[in-house]
Amino acid sequence: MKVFISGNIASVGLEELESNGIAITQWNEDRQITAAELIDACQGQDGLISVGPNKINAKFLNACKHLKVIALHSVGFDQVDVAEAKKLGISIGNTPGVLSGATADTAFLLMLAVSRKAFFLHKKIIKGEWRNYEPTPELGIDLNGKTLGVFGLGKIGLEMAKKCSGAFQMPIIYHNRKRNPEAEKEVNATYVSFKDLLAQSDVISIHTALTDETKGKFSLDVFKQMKAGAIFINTARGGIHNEQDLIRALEEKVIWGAGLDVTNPEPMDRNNRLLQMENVAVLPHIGSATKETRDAMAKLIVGNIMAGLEGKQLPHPIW
Ligand code: 8YV
Repeated sequence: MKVFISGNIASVGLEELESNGIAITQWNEDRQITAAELIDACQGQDGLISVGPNKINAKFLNACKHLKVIALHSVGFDQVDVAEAKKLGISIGNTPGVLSGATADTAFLLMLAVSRKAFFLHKKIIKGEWRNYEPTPELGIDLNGKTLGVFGLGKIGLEMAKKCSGAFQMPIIYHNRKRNPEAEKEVNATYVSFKDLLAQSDVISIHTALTDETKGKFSLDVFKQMKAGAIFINTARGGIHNEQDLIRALEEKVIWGAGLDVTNPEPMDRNNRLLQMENVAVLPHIGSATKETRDAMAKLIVGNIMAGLEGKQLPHPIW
């Protein structure tokens, strides 16, 4: 059996595929494969491991109907036309659970970095601007006892809530489509309306999927309903906030700061205004990027691929 990999996965996954007799072809260029190149590369293959933001849309699926299985190197599947995959009967699997801790760590890191202006002050040292000890300018804000508002309290949101509640005794409020009784029990989270989430949170952390409902949800109008001292954290998908509106909200001090691991588009332009701002921290989509997590993701991917190639139900199907 043959599998194409559109990027790099942890070597533990490659080794397991090889020991199962799978012939691997890999995209090795230092740029994202284009849609047309991906279609070409998948001809003659039995399976695809999709790494990064490749669009698994109707065009791709119809051009690659022969694929027995597609294993995503992600838990998110907003890039997939699920209805079309279902119609064509192409099995698609993802990597749930194993990246919740690492992604929540990234949200926590960004929250702290923003609260202390860490990235901005680090850049000042590099620019030779650390001259003398100045006690008052560029002060950060304490997180202790501040309210964390989670938008989309699932597995990742719960991990973030646990960290914030343990480290800073932050009360947790959340807004979901459905209530999460487990989180209510584990971190004493209180379910609130979206409006109250905006009005009451000192930090809002986004942990929802990108869907028609959440696309562009955080617009200027929404930022205006947040506290002036609030920090906005997004480690989910860049499409959930409107970037121009976020820039405006920060410039006009509608909110206090923002930490992003996801942007729209990705990669972010190096001249983006957000990268110059004092109360902003941006990372290049590293949510799941730890050795342990990427190894665990690779193992789930192999599980999905092998099951799909054998015509079995995937252990982690998205439909
Ligand atoms: C992936 C992610 O690393 O799981 C997700 O949804 O965003 C990341 O963990 C990224 O999608 C690259 O494949």
